Amino acid sequence: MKKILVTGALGQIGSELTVALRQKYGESNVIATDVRPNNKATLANGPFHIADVCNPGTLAEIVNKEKVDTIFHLAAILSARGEKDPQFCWNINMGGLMNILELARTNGVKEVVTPSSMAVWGPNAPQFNTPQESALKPTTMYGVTKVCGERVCDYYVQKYGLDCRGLRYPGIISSETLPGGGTTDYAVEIFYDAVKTHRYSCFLSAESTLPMMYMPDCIHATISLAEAEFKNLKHHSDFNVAAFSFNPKELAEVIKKFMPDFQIEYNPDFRQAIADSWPKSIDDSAAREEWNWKPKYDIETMTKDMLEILTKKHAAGLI
Ligand code: NAD
Ligand code: AKB
Repeated sequence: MKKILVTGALGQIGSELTVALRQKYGESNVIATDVRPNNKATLANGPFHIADVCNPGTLAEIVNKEKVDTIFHLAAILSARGEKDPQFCWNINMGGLMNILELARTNGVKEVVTPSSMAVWGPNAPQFNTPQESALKPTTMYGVTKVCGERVCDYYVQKYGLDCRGLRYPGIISSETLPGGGTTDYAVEIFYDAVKTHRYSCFLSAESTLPMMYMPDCIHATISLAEAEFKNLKHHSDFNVAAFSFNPKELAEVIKKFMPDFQIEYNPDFRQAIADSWPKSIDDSAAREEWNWKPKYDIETMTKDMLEILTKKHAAGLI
């Protein structure tokens, strides 16, 4: 049985990936960590430690004591927060990743899974069906750290034989934990405001099309890549993954099918420039060929599910 450590376990993705990993591998075999105390009842049934990825001593102790063989490294600063403080973003994203890779290399960890992002691309990349292999010239510090992260992970594969794997997620939509400071956050916030007030003020313009994915597909993609046979992988740390694309106006139209009085207004802020630098759709044929990736949700099934779950949470006073 695998012994897994998750960093950034309290975040939007970590809070659901950790639960899915515990269901698969056993609660005691998945050790959750984050820089802040655990506030999540859903993570209360397994081990949790406070650990800063920039100060890897605590993580090294856990890895050795628990004989960890796999790390899911999710701790990071996302695009919008990263543009407010680029040095902090570099320090956490690159400093944290280097610490995890060295910890893995020197302590017998076999596999490191760490997400990249569609933020690796900049305005010069093809906007539609962006290919796996295309110029990586991001204009955000977050994107710069994701490009460097991909390259350094592939370096550890080639130089040290460490098994590193990663996916370029699009914007992830979910109902368990609010996102932590990205540009695609609007596509989650819109559902919370819809169930609470039937209105949303969007920080991107109506026509800002971006690639997105629903959390169940994100979890499925991450675990599928982690479990794929290493010998079948031609890529390692930079797999394009995609599900569907939409802009705020199109998402509002789908929400209106379920909530006819829903209203949206547009007040673009600094995040518009970040969104404008990213692709509108992504070609994920390498993931489909190398580890059989296929998403299950589209914009309609995602919207229906999000509204059902958040309406129940709202009625129960949980949001
Ligand atoms: P998040 O911001 O929701 O969560 C990140 C977690 O990391 C937080 O719980 C935070 O407390 C923790 N953290 C921050 N600094 C830390 C430190 N120094 N030490 C330990 N923990 C620290 O992010 P997320 O959305 O869950 O993203 C997880 C990964 O997926 C990141 O690498 C992110 O770049 C990537 N990603 C996310 C999305 C998305 O839409 N959510 C899209 C593309 C890529
Ligand atoms: C962000 O908006 O920063 C993230 C991402 C696409 O990496 N959701």
